[in-house]
Amino acid sequence: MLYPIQNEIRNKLDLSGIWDFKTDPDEVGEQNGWYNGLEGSRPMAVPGSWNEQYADIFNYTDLSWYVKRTFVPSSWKDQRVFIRVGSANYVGTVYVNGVKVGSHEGGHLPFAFDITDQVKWNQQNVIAISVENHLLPNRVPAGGAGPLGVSGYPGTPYDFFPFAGLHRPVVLYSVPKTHIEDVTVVTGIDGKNGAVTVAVKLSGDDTAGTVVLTGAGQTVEAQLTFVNGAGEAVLAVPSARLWSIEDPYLYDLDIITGSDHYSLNVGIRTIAVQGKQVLLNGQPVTLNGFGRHEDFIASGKGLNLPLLVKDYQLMRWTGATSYRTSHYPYSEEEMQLADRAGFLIIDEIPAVSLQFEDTAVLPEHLRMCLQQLDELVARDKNHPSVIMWSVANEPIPQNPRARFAGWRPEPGVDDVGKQFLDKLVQHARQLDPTRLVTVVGLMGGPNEWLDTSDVICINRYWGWYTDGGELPKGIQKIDEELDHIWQALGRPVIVTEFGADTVAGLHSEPAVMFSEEYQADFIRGYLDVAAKKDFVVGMQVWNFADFAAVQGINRVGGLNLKGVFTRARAPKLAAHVLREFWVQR
Ligand code: GCB
Repeated sequence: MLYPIQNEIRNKLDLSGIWDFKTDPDEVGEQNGWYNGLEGSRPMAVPGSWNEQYADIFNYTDLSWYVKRTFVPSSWKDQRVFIRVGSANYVGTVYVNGVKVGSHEGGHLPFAFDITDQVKWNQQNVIAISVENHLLPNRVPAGGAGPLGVSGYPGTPYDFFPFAGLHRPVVLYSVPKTHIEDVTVVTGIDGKNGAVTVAVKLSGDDTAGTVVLTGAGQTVEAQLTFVNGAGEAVLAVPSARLWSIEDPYLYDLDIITGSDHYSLNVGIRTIAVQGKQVLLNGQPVTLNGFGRHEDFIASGKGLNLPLLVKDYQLMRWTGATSYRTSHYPYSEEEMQLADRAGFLIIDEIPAVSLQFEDTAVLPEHLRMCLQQLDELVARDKNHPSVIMWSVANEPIPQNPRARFAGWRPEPGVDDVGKQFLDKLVQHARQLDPTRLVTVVGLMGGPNEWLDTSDVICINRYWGWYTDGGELPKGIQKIDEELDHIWQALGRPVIVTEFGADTVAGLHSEPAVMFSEEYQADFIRGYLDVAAKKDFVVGMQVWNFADFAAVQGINRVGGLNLKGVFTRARAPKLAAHVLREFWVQR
């Protein structure tokens, strides 16, 4: 799925702004023709979650309607016109001038519908989108209570607020009738040279085209020949300037066919695992940084561009060079920034807190996991920053609480979970053999669930959820467990979560739980342990910033306070500890 662009042929009209909005708890909107306009509506910002824009709908996640009126430029008349929604959490249904043009399930990935036949020229068009985020057990992520006790109100088995709404821009775009439908770029390195393979899919019957790669003082071109709408070209790039953390160089790629023109950035790089190491362009790299959330005051999970730029600046200030899109795909604009900033991204689908006891919902869960993997790879496959697909975060075994008590002895395999997770890993590999794949494991979860991962990713809270207040004990456990995991699985390890809830401004000596000192000591302790182990290739602190969670007894103010920055982005003591490790060492 290509990101819409504006150039001399293609057009785009961003409908971000204030839309009319109305909740529809009784689901009567469709039969009453709300797609033609909303009586008694209130203003709502798009993109943005609706929950923090009005107090009375803070906990509301059911059906709601958005309406916007717009002209479509007459210069688009000879082209095909699409509506594209960046993210509607969880189901979005689109109506154009009273016609239902389509529906999409899954809250974090873009979808588009051809609306050429619905557009009215020289008059206003009524665009209506209904969105609902019913918290149902058969969805991915599932709604309802979870077994770990982190759930509260509204009920979710996962630990973040179920924000709802149009979270990313809604755009209209137009392309020529015969247009470039998809582009897949794969890069390789051959000695000093780069090899860039460009596969192009057309809708329509152009027979030839050109691909042009420009950058680093040179231009390389190749011809495309299309057979049944598909063409491929390989560009040899002499003395290529490779994409890396230190020099995230991006080439410009132009694809020109008889009727269309599309451009994107290309970073020439390779990624692989060898022994204890992850290799970027054949050189060992570490993935130090964070688990994050799309989350901010008032905008909720809505795209917030100034916040994105600021967060990148703050992450760099800590010395971070990597993060995981915990626990769902982030915005396309964010992935573009990662490409420019030289960040290494673990890109995750919303398969968070999967449970396998209720076998009745598993076929639905599998269908939605696979669909979201398809859509994620289709969207992000051309980003050099994306180096690993994460197919699940913390699938939950039976008796998770008992397992938290200690990692030894290891309980037996949960076969249903194993089969499910193996299918996801296999599917991700089939979709994209050029990147790494992982399952992010829960503390106490069976190691067998991780044994198909290219890199072992584990979340650990020894010294917090277990052995809280007894940091030395917690640190000893992470030390021993890391060695155990290396011996059992023999692959590089990233600790993709570790951290402690911390009330900013709370200080204590000796360090007690929730104080800034405890968090700082916790993080320092884990980083010291990791520094001694050459198979640990990344430490990702949970979390970059405090974020909205559901209300419950361990979420003060409805927030998860494990951020090293507050929700308003003020650094806690721990942020300075990270600088010590990642900038000053
Ligand atoms: C985890 C989850 C994450 C939670 C975190 C916590 O293991 O993956 O979503 O927010 O723990 O703070 O409890």
